[in-house]
Amino acid sequence: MTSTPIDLRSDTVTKPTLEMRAAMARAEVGDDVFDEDPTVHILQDRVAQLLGKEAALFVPSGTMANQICIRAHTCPGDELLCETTSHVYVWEAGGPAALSGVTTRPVDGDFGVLDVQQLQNLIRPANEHYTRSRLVVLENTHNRGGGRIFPLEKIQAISTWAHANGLSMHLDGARIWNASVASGIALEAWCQPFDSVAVCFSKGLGAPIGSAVVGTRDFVAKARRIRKLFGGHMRQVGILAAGAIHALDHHVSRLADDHRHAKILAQAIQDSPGLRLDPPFVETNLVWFEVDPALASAPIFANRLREKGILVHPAGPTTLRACTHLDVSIEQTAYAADMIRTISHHSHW
Ligand code: TLP
Repeated sequence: MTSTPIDLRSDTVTKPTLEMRAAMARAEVGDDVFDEDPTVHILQDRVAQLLGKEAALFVPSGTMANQICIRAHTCPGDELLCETTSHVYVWEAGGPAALSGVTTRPVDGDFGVLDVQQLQNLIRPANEHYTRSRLVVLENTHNRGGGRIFPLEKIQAISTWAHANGLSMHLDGARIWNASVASGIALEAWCQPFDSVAVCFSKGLGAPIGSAVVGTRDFVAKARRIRKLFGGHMRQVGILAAGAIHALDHHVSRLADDHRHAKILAQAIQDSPGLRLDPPFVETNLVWFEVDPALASAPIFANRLREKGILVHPAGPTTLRACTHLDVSIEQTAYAADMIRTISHHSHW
């Protein structure tokens, strides 16, 4: 039992390091609603350049970044296509309906991944009876898909088809950093097929707050107006932007450590009777797994781990998620892996 819990519930739990806090304290700031915060400008320019787009806009959360983009791409009554377990559909409080008045058409994927063939017959006829198909939203890495990397050639095929049919493409790239580090494919290449991208600094990158919307200059101007409408404009927010800049400087390549740690946890799960990896592979920092309901439930297994000083997220009756990040060391990972094996080899959970 360790004194501070090993918190594997999410990569959102990371706390700013001392160096990051120092960078935040030093930040030059201005009123960002007047567009006068120099540190926000540095961050926005940097992110746009990294992702190969014209412009970027700093926003408070990943949810707001996605919902601003959905609003910018659509009109009330339009329809968007996305994967059934995607964050915009499941975990954003009905945002597309509530904030943009659009209907969402979910399509079952293979651990979050869609094929263009699945979408090809889904465009509504151009007839007054129907909603207008306007937007495709993809997620990379895919959270509920087990942190799966969406294969680039599949994205390209969907993008070519979508654009040929007048649909826009939005990427929920909350964890695009993980996809890039794990695949060795540049961020720019991952984002090229999309008209807009949402990225987060407050997940694996370890900043306390902050996301960005990225796209053309015109798109970002529109997004800025919607950010105001949604109340997401902030004033001397360079303090937060400095945390994100520090994260881009220091916390991107180290994501490879998180991916290695996730594989160690995945191996422990595979070695454990009564536990099953689902999906059966781990490509980045998210480890989703199932407990055999004949032996226990997700809350019971999570409680057993909690007694050993390890926190995981019970995401359903038999479903759990463990997530590696900046604040989990190799030693803590090894301890957690040992405890997973120990608990699951006991006859009574
Ligand atoms: N995901 C959180 C929870 O909301 C589930 C987590 O712990 O993983 N896109 C993706 C793919 C996400 O996983 C998340 C957060 C978001 C968007 C939203 O980001 P925030 O929390 O900043 O609104």
